[in-house]
Amino acid sequence: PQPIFRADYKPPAYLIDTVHLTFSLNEDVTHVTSRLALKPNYAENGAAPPLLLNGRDDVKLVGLKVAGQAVPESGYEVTPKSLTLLSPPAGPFELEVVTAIKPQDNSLLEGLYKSGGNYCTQCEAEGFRGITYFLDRPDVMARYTTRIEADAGKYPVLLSNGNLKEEGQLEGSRHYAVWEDPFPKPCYLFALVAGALVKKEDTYTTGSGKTVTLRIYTQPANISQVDFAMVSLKKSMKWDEDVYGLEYDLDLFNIVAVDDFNMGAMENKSLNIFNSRLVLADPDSSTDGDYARIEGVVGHEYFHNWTGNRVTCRDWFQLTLKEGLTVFRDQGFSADMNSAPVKRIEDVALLRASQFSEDAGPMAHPIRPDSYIKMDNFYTVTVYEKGSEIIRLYHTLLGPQGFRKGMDLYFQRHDGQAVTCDDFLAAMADANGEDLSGVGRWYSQAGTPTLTVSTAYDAAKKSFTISTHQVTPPTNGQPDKLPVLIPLKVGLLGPDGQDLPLHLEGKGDLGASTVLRCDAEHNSFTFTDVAVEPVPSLLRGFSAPVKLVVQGQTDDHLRLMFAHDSDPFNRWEAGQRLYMKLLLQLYGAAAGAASSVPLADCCAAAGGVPGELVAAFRAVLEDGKLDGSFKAMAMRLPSMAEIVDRIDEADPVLVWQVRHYVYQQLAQQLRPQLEAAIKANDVPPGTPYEFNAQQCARRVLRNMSESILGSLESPEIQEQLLRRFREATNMTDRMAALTVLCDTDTPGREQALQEFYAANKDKPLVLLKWLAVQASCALPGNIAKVRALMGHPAFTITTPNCCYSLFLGFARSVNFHAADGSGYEFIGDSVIKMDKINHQVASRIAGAFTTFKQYDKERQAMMVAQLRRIAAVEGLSENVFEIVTKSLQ
Ligand code: B3K
Ligand code: ZN
Repeated sequence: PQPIFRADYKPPAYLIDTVHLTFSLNEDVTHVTSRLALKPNYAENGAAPPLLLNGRDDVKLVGLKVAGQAVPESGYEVTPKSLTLLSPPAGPFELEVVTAIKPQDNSLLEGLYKSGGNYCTQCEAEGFRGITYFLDRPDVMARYTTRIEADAGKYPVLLSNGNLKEEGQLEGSRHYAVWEDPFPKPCYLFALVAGALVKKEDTYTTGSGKTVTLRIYTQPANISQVDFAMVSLKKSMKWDEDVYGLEYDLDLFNIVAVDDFNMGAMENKSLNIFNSRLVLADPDSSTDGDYARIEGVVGHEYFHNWTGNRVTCRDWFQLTLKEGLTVFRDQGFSADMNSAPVKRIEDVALLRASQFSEDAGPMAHPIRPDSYIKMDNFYTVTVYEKGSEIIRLYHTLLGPQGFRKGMDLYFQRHDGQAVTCDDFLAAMADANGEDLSGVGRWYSQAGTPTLTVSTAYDAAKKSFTISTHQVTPPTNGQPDKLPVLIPLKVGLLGPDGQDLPLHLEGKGDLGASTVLRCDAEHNSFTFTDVAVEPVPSLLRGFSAPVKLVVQGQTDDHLRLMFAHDSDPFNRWEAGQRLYMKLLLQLYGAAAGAASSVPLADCCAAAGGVPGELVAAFRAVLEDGKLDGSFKAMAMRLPSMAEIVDRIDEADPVLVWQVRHYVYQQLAQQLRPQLEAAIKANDVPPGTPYEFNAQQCARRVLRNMSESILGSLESPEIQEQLLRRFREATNMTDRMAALTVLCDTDTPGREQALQEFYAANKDKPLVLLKWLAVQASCALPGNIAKVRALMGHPAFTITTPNCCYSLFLGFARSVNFHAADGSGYEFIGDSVIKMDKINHQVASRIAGAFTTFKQYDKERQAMMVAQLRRIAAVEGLSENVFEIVTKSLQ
């Protein structure tokens, strides 16, 4: 397989005005007729170059006509990946391509395939070529008309993009529908659905008074579970009008839920297709986390209508143009609908747990990659989440109004176009008359910069100087890095923890927070009129995706911030830093001790969990003014991934044990307080479940307290947990109890798992949780159970959700890193097996090995051995090939 390079971009030689598709859906062979109105885009007066259309090896060419005339065999060439029309006519012409495909055999779930007996499509990034030969690239935008013919009994619902133009009966038991989409779009936004689906309908009236019909389609058994998604959709539509002045642009908006889907959802124009786990919800099946994700993803896909669909990407290297921006928009939406500080904390925790390690590993890439073998491998946390952080930089630098001005100009300039990240930057800069070139480097450099800050207080001059030093580490293919523009949002705390007023030399009064622009290797800023030596609160709100090192930051500083910082993010962050210092210190002690010394003894000898930290933790727990969801986040220790990121060649099992030890200590020392928190946050009996900030806060604090206590593994607590599990009136509480029970080797564990299965055996989405909780369990030797689950009726290997729950759930667990290599071998087996079925799923599982350099030598060797074993498999997909070869480079 050969990589494709961003630098090689060339505009297409041909463009397409209109596409007329006819699908004849059949159980054996489906025929697709595609009539394209092509026009030259090559140099005027130049000779017409051959027309190369993309295809796939499971697409069979059945007919080819130019201007109504069959093309002789000598007039074209077919390879497994393409169809070339050797001598196209000069000027515009019509091409008709007929292909034969078998959606029922398509286990890749790219292109047209069947899920639960229904037809559906997934075309992004390059799935359309699995339907017909086409110019499968996003800078070819055309107007589509789609005719679908199918058996009326089996497939009563026929959907595609745009407006329904016509429908009717055909001979026999067949019927048809014709859809027309007035907006030009790239083929990756094409969608088709045909099946026995039922719908729930609602309407939304836009700010300008247009009524839009909203429909959500599911299989008949699930239709009662779409109300929450519908409300989320309406909230999204309103929010986009309020915040960005963007209205929906058609009279109909459809969402379809399907069970077999490679990722979360897809923003096809007016016909969003969703993984059913991101649409269907009810209190008895879904957790608060599920509700939050549904709200966020429904928003995300809806927001793509403008950022992605109306303005799309010129080429796939620009993916972050639509994804980073749309993630930024969905984060803003969720923040406005729920708790903004908690949303920010969760997003940063995710970034640090998964994006930082991607940026430090062999797959590190800039948010706008320079090359790829398989584009699907680049739908990454870097392109999405770091991409969103880069959009946030503009927002931080320009303020909400300046950002909005930039967005307005972006749409004014580029509506209906396929553009680049540079176009976005230019719109932001021009709309505000600002030089934003410093943001540009974030698009081309991979790796997480480290920003080291040192400070100096001059008591005589009453001045406080902040000096910064930035370094971005080398990454694969990018040995040398240049400075990037880092907006550093800062405040200064007085001895009582309150904000001091800020005065910067030559800048007047700045209020409690200000943004410093760090754009060089070294920068320095001096605050004046600083009455007392302050404690600096740096990188407030996590104003840039960097690793911050603060020289001279003491535990006293951190405790002051943990108790008082007016910036909620930094308040949380101070706690994380205190925990992290402790975890690293205990890990160091344990790693240095002889293996015969029990872990608890090593940790105790190193000072255990100091009283000051327990007191700070307790103060948060008992603070009457703090929001419960914030408290729960503040009680959470840094994740395994974050800790591993801070240790050279970490022993992951030891990391897990040390983290567990700290939780146990907190539980032991604060048992009465944790029990009180559980009691105080019991939702009063009889209160119906609602997904709202108040109830969620109670549940998450209660369940967090329960989980910390669970680390004690006392029979009494286990009993309590089993009782809570049984008495739970909603899935949030039930899963919380089950998760803790599942990590303990007690009879209650098996009982709970069995009861859970019996109660939910007909609910595939709930069974995903049942699979995941067992897969990610930390009990030693759990791997045998996980292997056995592959044969359980709850597990279907062709359903990506099942694979993610089982394989990725396991790869997140400490058992993945079992010292005997059994966990690595299991995941290696799974990649090899999956690659025969679904390339995208296989490559996501293979991603579990890409962090191998973070671990100790023995584990590195075992992970590399698995990568080599996979690499040696014949007929490996390009997806998996790219991941394993880049890892082994
Ligand atoms: N744009 C899709 C992702 C498509 C992934 C293709 N492998 C979902 C989203 O980001 O909204
Ligand atoms: Zn997206």
